[in-house]
Amino acid sequence: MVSTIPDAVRRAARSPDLAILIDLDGTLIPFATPPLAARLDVGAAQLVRSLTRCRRTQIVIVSGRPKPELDALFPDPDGPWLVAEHGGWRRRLGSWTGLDLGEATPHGAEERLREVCAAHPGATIERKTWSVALHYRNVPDSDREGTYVDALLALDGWLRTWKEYELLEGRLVIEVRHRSANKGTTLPWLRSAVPPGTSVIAIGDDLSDEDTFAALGSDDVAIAVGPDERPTRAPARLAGVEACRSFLAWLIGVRSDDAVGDPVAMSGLHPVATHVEAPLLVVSNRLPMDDDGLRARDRPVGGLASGVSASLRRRRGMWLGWSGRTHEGARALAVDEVTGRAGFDLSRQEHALYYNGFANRSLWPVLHGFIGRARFRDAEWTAYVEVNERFADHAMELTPRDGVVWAHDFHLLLLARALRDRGHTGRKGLFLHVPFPALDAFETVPHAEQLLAGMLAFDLLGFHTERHAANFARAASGLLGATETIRGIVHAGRLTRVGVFPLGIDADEFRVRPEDELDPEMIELRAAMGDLKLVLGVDRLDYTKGIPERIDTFARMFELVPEWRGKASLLQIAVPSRADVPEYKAQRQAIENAVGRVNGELGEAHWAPVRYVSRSYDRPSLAQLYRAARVGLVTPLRDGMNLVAKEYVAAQDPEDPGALVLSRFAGAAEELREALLTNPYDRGATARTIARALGMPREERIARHQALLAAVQRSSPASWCEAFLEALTSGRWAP
Ligand code: ADQ
Repeated sequence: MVSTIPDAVRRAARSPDLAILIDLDGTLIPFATPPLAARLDVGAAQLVRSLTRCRRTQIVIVSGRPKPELDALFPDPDGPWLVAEHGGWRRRLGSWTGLDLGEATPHGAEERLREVCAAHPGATIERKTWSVALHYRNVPDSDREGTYVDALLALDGWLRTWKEYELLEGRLVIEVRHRSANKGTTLPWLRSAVPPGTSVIAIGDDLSDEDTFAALGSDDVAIAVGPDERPTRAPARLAGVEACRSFLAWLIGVRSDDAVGDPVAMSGLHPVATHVEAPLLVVSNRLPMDDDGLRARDRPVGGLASGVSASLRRRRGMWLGWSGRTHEGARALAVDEVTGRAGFDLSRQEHALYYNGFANRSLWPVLHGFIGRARFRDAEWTAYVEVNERFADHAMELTPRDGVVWAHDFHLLLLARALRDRGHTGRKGLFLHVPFPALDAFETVPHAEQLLAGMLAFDLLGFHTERHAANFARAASGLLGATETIRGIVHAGRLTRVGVFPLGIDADEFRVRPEDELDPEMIELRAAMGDLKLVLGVDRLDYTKGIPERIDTFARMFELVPEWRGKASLLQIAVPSRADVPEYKAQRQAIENAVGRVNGELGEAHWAPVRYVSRSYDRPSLAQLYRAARVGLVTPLRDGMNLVAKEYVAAQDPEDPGALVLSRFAGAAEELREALLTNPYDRGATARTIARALGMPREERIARHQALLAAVQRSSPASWCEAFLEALTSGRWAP
């Protein structure tokens, strides 16, 4: 890629016919104060004149400015062709033609923006035919976010009604524009007026120039102008106005057959980095554990680490988290530059109060809607606040003030607030791996308002599903009076974006190839199962997973549909977790009781309805288990996503797949619509659904599996990471 960019630029520059599309402000000329300068400076004017004189070269100025201003800057009818109002008007040989948008005009939006303008000294309104813009470049720094947010609030209702208009956010300008008047419309107009085969070089610094770049052909070249922080679809970049002018000088040389040097040497033209280069710090309660040296059965579970680790490596980032150790002494941060991990120990007290206490016994149950299981202790809340502050202190040791921070999960809801208090100005995002419940459940937390305000100190909040995101928005408006807008949630004069990013799995890792050797345990399992159909449950041992309920429901199936007696068995694998929290000990007991009861009541000497294994499996073994199961039984009472459902689908034999029974209350149900969706609280209906899955004809299993697999393959941990980081690091340029 690196070496091909100058080549592509050289090729386009030397093509027989060339059109150069160039943005004005921020590209050909610097942003001026006041913004609307009436004359070109000498350097720019000379470059434009020389380009106009180059043979078989058409220069087109593509600007957001209105016609009269461009006319004033380029009065000569034989001068460059002009595009005004982001494509709304075009001037060729001195005469203007407009897009045919009828009577469309952003009435109403202008009045709203004028009110905002009056409240924020320095802001100005620019009214054009199909758009109206509020410039806040001259608003004092301290009031810029406030101006932006007020404009957003003022426009929100209007934009929901006037759907043919969109919001465009440029550098310190927010604009309401007709959707059809964008710079991309320049290309068809241009092509109709230049010789066939004309190459195009498009140069621009603004978000609106991305529309031009998107409309280019494969032989054309897009060049972004400006610092490297904003993602762009252009493959090449120039650092700023001066570099752009040097590049134009090089182009003039090429078109005049002068002996010219290299565009890279002359202008610093360089490839755009595929990824944003800002340093990234990932923060999670627990550092991902290395599997090395652990026996398979002791291995920690969770597939997130691999996807996030890959993204981190690419971005040369660090991962900060609790080391997993507790003790009483010094607790300095241990940084391992080689692995990119930085860990610290918790004191026993912190572990008991913050982790086992507020996180696992207050937040976890409430976030899953189990308010009856939640308990609240002041000391645990205090520890939660303090540990979030410790995370923030360590984060500040690891990342520059403007570095990007990505926090994970409900342990760190207060991290962004604490980082802001410490002067951190970079982007901060949080992904919540668990559900966000309805307002009625969330407001039972004694510190609900502080937690919500803490979450709104992030710039981006990510959820697995639309429903969790909507629940959060309702809680924020209900408890804090925050306002939901088309761009996110506004609270206390700040905007927090909210996005839905469903986590995926690496489907390939669960694909079983015919040549794969069977696990010895699998061989034994097959022998033991004989003709019995296998129904499989795989979970971390947690009351939200509904394991005892599932075992009872499975037993109920034999009452409701007795023909399956002696023909099917449930294998429940539950890997222990949070073993020092009393609710989890009780849950383990409840599972063991349910297994004993069902086998005692229904079992025969030759048939155990339920088998129960409490251990961890490595991925290949897990994949073989999934594949051997005729039914995947995934019936959590509530779950953020539930990756087991996706893993089960990925592991199936496409020619003879099993059927997936999936709880409607798992986030995965939003994507896996072709599963047999069920309400696990309705044991009778769920029991009948299991029987239906067991008896499902092969054709139906294949058809459902095809749709499910397509859904599973749509995302991976890596694509999920990139989507979140893209949303976190792109968007409006910080004022
Ligand atoms: P978990 O509640 O841990 O995570 P889940 O999505 O089911 O839930 O992931 C469990 C992972 O552990 C899966 O990859 C599974 O293969 C593995 N696993 C489970 N039992 C195992 C066993 N016995 N041996 C080996 N591996 C086993 C939280 C949220 C979820 C959310 C995830 C990711 O509660 O709702 O899907 O984070 O965001």
